[in-house]
Amino acid sequence: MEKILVTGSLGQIGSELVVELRKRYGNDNVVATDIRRSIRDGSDVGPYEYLDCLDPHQIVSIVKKYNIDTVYHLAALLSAVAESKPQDAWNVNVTGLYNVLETARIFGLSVFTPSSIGAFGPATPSVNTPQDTLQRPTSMYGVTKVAGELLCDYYFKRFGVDTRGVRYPGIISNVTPPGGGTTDYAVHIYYEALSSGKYTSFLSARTRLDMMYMPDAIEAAIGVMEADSSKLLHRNAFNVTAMSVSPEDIAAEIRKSIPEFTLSYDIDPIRQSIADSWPDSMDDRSAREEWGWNPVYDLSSMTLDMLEKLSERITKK
Ligand code: NAD
Ligand code: AKB
Repeated sequence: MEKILVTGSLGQIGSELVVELRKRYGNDNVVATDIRRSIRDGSDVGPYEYLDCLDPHQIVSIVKKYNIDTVYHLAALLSAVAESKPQDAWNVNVTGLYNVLETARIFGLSVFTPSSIGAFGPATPSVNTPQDTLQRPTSMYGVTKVAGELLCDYYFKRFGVDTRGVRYPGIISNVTPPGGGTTDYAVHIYYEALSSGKYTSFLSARTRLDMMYMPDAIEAAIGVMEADSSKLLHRNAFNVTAMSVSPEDIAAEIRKSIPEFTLSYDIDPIRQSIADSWPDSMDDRSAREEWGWNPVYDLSSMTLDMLEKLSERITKK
């Protein structure tokens, strides 16, 4: 990885991944791109370009301009947004990925693409979900994620493109708000705990899902891209997780720091039905064995860090 392109770089993951990639590989060697204009807030210390992944010519032109050898392809619509705009979701999540993979085939690029717990469905074993198992998702997001996993496998096997990826769980972070997913409650709950001392969850108390703190999510992306390719049996779509939690678990952890915090419920049927179709907990042994995946944060250490970082940010405002 010498010259890196990040698509969808202003989103929840991209905004933090770009900072870490620039620390490791140099500011000028990481080109951040998105369809939104960059907010030059001081963290944007390297090149930024407008890039719509639906336009293959724009991708080729940026790859040539910066002599790119690696792409972190993050541009996508998340599950709740995808369910409200299924046609757009297919275009961005599948055609956008296809355009990136075609460019990778022509120019010999390596490509990281995140899949998701959303690639599983109600028929998938929901506890300790195996790496290789039944995938019949019922949301449009899930359909696009399975299609993406298969496309990445195909480009590796058929054309030798160095494709890699992970199935992320819900990502919890404190820099950029989440972009419209089913697991967003697990981020909002921390902001609201500090600002108002209460939160109304759109998922039910019993909803258990895999989650991960952003520093581990960044390590997962870079870790799988830096892994020795001869050791990778799965390459794309490695299950990775750090914790399996419900809204009540997070609330109980928050109450250790903010005892008066209250949690109530106002269920959103669409996001609840998506969450109900996803696993409770994934088995991520393949990632641990094939490239040394080993998350640092659990619910308790993540909660302390989230509350500390968000308090600092609120105090500075
Ligand atoms: P996000 O919604 O926060 O950011 C996505 C970015 O893509 C946005 O900045 C958006 O402007 C951009 N974008 C949308 N359409 C585009 C287009 N046509 N061309 C270029 N850019 C476009 O998403 P995120 O949370 O950062 O997720 C990044 C990737 O990780 C996605 O593939 C997502 O499915 C996957 N993922 C995320 C999570 C999570 O909890 N955040 C979990 C599992 C998988
Ligand atoms: C979403 O909820 O859509 C994402 C995901 C788990 O893929 N956070």
